[in-house]
Amino acid sequence: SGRRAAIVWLTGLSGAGKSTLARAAERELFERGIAVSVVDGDLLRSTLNTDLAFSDEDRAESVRRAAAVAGILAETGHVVIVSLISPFVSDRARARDAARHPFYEVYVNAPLATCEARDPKGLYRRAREGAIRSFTGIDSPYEPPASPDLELRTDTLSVPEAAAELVAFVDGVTAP
Ligand code: GGZ
Repeated sequence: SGRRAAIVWLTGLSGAGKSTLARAAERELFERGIAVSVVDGDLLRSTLNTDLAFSDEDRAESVRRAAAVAGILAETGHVVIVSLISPFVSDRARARDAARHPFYEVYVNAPLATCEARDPKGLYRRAREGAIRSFTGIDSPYEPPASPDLELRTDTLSVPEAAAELVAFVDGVTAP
């Protein structure tokens, strides 16, 4: 596609909008003829990562594997959008250090209260009830990036607005 391969790493709380934005950007970039793929943490958990839960160690491993898959896809020339809570600064730093392609961190930022109000899968409610343990933002930490390459406030931007910003960013950093 005449584009530079890259890894665009979306981090943020559950319900912040990572998967939605990744898919919207994927669609738009595909329509522009750009080779793009999405590595979605939640999807990996039902396939490659069925052996992992949500301890700090398992999250580190989840991030490591997602970074490895992203690297394989980037090696084929794709722009890879990774969508993963990836709550720990250290794990994300390792992913960046392991990358052999340009790596950009995108903070998909909505306040916890907003994510909890959205609660698209009812997971926050179940976490508050204690039915789900170690839920990010409730009883497991989320460490925001101190200096992300891009920050998208999904509580103030609409989905199309945030997706357009993400597409413009990807377009800029992968321009030939
Ligand atoms: C966080 C959880 C948990 C716990 C299930 N904590 O927003 P979702 O629902 O659709 O996607 C989330 C997914 C978390 O997977 P990740 O691989 O992105 O997380 S990490 O980067 O930390 O490895 C969420 C759901 O699984 N989920 N239990 N306890 N999210």
